[in-house]
This record gives sequence, C-alpha cells and structure tokens, in this order.
Amino acid sequence: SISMKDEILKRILAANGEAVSGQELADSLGVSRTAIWKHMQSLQEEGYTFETVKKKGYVLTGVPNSLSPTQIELFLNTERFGREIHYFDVVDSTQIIAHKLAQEGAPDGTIIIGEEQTAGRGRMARPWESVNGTGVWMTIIVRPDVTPQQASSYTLVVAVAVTMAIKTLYKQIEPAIKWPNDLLINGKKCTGILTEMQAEADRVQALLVGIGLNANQIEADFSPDIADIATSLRLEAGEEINRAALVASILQYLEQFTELYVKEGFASIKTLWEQMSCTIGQRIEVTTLRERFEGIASGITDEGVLQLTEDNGTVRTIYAGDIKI
Ligand code: BT5
Repeated sequence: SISMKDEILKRILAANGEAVSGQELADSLGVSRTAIWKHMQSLQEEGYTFETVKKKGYVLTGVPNSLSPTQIELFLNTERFGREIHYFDVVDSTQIIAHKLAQEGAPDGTIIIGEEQTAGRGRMARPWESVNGTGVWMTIIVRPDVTPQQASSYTLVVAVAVTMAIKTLYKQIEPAIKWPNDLLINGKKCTGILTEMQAEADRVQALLVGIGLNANQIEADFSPDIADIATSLRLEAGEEINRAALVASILQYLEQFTELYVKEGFASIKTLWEQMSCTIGQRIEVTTLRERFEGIASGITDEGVLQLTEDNGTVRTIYAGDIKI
C-alpha cells in the first residue's frame, strides 16, 4: 500500500542521513521484517537509492526526480486535491485519461500525471510539447458546485493558484498571467492551462483542469517551433526544480482558491488576478473564433470576462480567445 511505503520513506528521510534499522521500522509500524524489505525493494524500483549499513540499517543516498505518488505525498498538505493519484510513465494525453476517469466517478481532486505525453494538447487541438521528465503534465478532476456558465472563469482561478505556488517556492521569479490561460516569465510562456468540462445544462459534473508547466527544460529541449516563445522555471530561476514539491504547492493553493471561488465567486479572487496579470491596461489584439478586435484591455468583470475598449470607445466583452500584447 502507498501509505505504508510513504511512512517508511518519511522515517528514513527524517533520520537525516543516520541509519534506520529494518527491525526498528517493522516494530514501530507493526509489520513484519519481510514487509519492510518488500517496501524497500519497491522504493528502489522507483529510483530511491539506499546504502545498507551492516547491523544498523538503511541510509537514504538518493531520491528520484520523479512525480511518483510517493514523491508527491511527501510534500502534500491538502484534504482532497491530489489524494487520488494516477501516475504514468507515458500517456497520450492526461486530459483523455481524466475524461474517462471522471465519467467513471473519480472523486473531486483526483489527479492524473504523465512523465511524458505523446499527444499533449492545448486549446483548439493545438499541440502541447511534453518532453519526458522535464515538466509537470497534469490534469486535475475538480467537481465544484457551480453552473457551466460560472465555470468559464475557473481557468483564471487556476492561473492564480499556479502563480502563487511558483512565487512561494522560487522567490526570484515572478510569473505574469496573460489572459486567459498563459503564465509568462520575462515575456515567455512557462505554463499553459486547458480547462475542459463535463456538464449537464445547469450543473457541472467535472472540470478537467490540464496544467502544462515547463519545469526543468533547458533551451535544447524546446523544438524550433516554440524555442523563441517558451521558457522553463529552471531557465528563469537558475536552479533545478523540485517538481513534486511544486505539484503539492499548486494543489494546496488550488484547493484553497476553489473553496473561495465556489462560496463567493470569481469576484473574491479578482483583485489577486489583477495584481498578477500583465494584460490589463495593455494595448492588445484579440482573435476570437469569428472576429478580431484591437484596443486597450480595460478590465475584467466579476465573472472573469475580459473587457476591451476600442479606439472609438466601444467596450467589447470577450469570453474566449487569444490575445497578442
Ligand atoms: C495551452 O493551450 O496553453 C494549454 C496547454 C495545456 C497542456 C496540459 S499538459 C496536461 C494536460 N494534458 C494535455 O494534453 N494538455 C494539458 P494554448 O493556449 O492553445 O497554447 C498552445 C500553444 O502553446 C501551442 O500552439 C504552442 O505555440 C505553445 N506551446 C506548445 N507546447 C509548449 C510548451 N511546452 N511550452 C510553451 N509553449 C508551448
């Protein structure tokens, strides 16, 4: 079971380089010595390395740079978000798996993570580059008690949560939110969000919140298509990113903000969003499915709708689209 393995790992980590004996672990956890040994084998398969000191026990010598449930649970501080984890080495798209799991009744806060995606996607079926082991390619199944119409602003809530997590862990960088679903650092995209929905006419059954976050890529990891527009946290922060800690922090902020959003609507998060946004006040070009507008991004409504003031003074409300700053 995951929790026993986590407990063993936690105790070995807490020992801070001192040896922890298998017998001691078995006694204090109330399981057999063989059970402990099996869990140690399984941890080794996940990439943890140990030195066994004769007669003394195990010393942890290395942790994997992975997003395995064990790694995430080490940092996780939430009630529901991330408490059910589906973890894969390779997937087509975590969105596809999430759709299926949501239909089968997966609980609120279930997450799906792939180390690599072969068909990662953005909005309108655009491709999303998801190189093996470098980023966070995750979908969260969220079941908020809101109407489909209200849910359209949820992407903005996610953007605030991810920004908070990044800022908290890496004080030297500050992402800016580009409406509706991008986080930029120094003008380059480090995160994209894709929110899909399963709903009835008046009730959301599930939101499938895809987060694509570039964590440890170096320049050579980006294809020529996006080399000029993409960046990673590592490139900007100048240090290796602990993806598991980052995922745990994103989940914690998202759980908090989602609660607020369900109780009080997007209006309760709007001020934070405005502070983090690089869109408001800028001259922008908006492309929607059918039209193109140009003007000043003059504000965001309590419903999360973007307002654009054209040069002739006409105010347009933009529900969805792409903007160029
Ligand atoms: C997005 O779409 O930005 C939403 C991306 C969501 C990806 C996550 S990963 C987990 C989950 N599973 C999935 O299959 N998807 C979600 P959009 O705003 O349409 O932007 C797409 C555009 O971003 C592409 O056309 C490229 O120009 C650019 N792009 C592609 N991969 C990128 C990357 N790794 N980093 C930065 N930009 C990228």
